[in-house]
Amino acid sequence: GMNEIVLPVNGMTCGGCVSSVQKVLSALPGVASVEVSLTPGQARVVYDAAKVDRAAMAQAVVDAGFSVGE
Ligand code: 9UX
Repeated sequence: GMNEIVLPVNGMTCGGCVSSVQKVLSALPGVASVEVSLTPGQARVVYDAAKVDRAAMAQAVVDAGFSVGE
């Protein structure tokens, strides 16, 4: 089924960072929709829990050069 999560994303400082996070999360199989906010830094993701999990999302954000809080 579909789940929703809000990930605290640290290190975004401009709209380009927001676009980067939006892009890498949207590219993950199982991610249905993404809304990224700069202030506060967070990403709201609707996803299929059978296909992707928080750890995979966090790794994608880290690979893009940012970090994810708890
Ligand atoms: Mo803005 Mo972010 O010039 O990775 S794109 S700081």
